[in-house]
Amino acid sequence: MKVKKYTAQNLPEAMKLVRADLGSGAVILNTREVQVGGFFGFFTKKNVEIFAGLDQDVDYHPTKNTNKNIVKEKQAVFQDEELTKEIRQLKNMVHSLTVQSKSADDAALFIKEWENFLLSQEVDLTIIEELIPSLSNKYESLDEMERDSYDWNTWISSYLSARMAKSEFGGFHYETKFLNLIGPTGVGKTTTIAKIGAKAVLKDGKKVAFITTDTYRIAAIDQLKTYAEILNIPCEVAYTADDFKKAKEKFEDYDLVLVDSAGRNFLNRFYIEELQRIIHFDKDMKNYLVLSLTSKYRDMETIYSQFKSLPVHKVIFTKKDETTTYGSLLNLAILNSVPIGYVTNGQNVPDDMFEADADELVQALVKEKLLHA
Ligand SMILES: Nc1nc2c(ncn2[C@@H]2O[C@H](COP(=O)(O)OP(=O)(O)OP(=O)(O)O)[C@@H](O)[C@H]2O)c(=O)[nH]1
Ligand SMILES: [Mg+2]
Repeated sequence: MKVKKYTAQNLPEAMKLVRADLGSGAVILNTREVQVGGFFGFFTKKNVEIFAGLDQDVDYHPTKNTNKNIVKEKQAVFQDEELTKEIRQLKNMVHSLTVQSKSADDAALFIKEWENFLLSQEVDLTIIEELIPSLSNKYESLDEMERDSYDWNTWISSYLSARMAKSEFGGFHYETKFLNLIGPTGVGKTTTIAKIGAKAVLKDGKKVAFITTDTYRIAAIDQLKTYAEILNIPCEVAYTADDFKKAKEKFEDYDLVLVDSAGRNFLNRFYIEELQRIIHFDKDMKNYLVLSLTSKYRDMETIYSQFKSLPVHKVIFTKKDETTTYGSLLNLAILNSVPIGYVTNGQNVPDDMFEADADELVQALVKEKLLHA
C-alpha cells in the first residue's frame, strides 16, 4: 500500500486533498492535529494531518473495467461504510477542534485586555511581563463558568500589592524632628509642608516650626509665612548655612521642624550641591522627595536617582486628583523599592492628603478599569 501525508487547515480540506489525489478508494490510516507558530502558547495555529493510503491491488476507478469487478463492488460497499464511519469521527473531531480554538482565542483576548489596561496605566513592561504567565495560569485553571464569575480585579490587586510588599508605606511617627521636603519646581512642596504641619499642630497637638531655604522669591517666603501665621507657629528664613544651623538650634525643643526648599529644574546637576551648601543633612534629618503624579515615569526615575545620594527616606506623591494614571507610583515602589509616605489629592490645606497604603493605591489603579470599561 502506498501511504501519503496530507496537511490542511481543517479536516474537510484535508479530506478534499486525499480524494483529489487518491480517489474515493483512499483509506484513512490516521488523523492528527498539529500546532504551528505561536507566542507564549497563544496565537498558535492548528493544522490537521491525514495519513492516507491506496491499496494498489484494487482499482476503485469506476471508468476502468477489469475482471476483478465483483470483488471491487463488495469492497466498495465496505469502503462506503468505513468512509461514513470515518466522516462521523472526523466531524466529531472538527467540532472538538473548533471548541478548543475558541477557548484559546478567549484566553488570548482576556490576557490582551489586561495587558492593554496596565500599559494604559503606564505600568512598566517588566512588571506586566512577569504578571502575564501567572494570570494566564489562573485563567487556565478555571472552567468557562468560573472564569466569567471570577473576581479578576481582586486577583490583579492582590498580585500587585504582593509585588509592592518590599516597599514601606505610610507617614512619619515623630521619630525624627527635622523633615526636609525636596523636589522639582511646582510639585507642591510648600503646600504639603503646610498640610503636614497643620496635621501635626491641629490633630496631634505637636509643637511645630517651619524653616525655609527658598529665598529666591519673596512670594515663596510669604507663602510659607502665611501658613505659619494661620497655624500660629514660628517660621525662620535661612539664607546661609549658618542661618540654617542657628534656626535648627532655635527649634531644638520642638517636636517637628519642617524644612522648605526651592524647587529647581531637576536636570540641573548643581541643584543637589546647592541644597547641601545650606541645609545641614545629618542623621536627625529625614528627606522626603516630592513628586507629582502628573509627571512622566521616566522623569520621576531620573529625579529619584539624582536625589538618592542625599539620601531620600520617603517619597510623597502629589496631585493624585489631577490624573487617572498611577503606574509610575507602582513602578517606583516595585522596581526601586521606594518607601512612599503620603499622597496628596488637592489644594486644600490640611485635608487633601493621606498616608500612603499599598492596597488602597493598587485598588485605585485597578478601579480605573471598571470606570473606563
Ligand atoms: N491639584 C492639586 N494641586 C496641588 C496639590 N498640591 C499642591 N498643589 C498646587 O500646586 C501648585 C504649586 O504648589 P507649591 O506648594 O507652591 O509647589 P512647590 O513645589 O513648593 O513649588 P516651588 O516652590 O515653586 O518649587 C499650587 O497651586 C498648589 O495649590 C495637589 O495635591 N493637587
Ligand atoms: Mg515652594
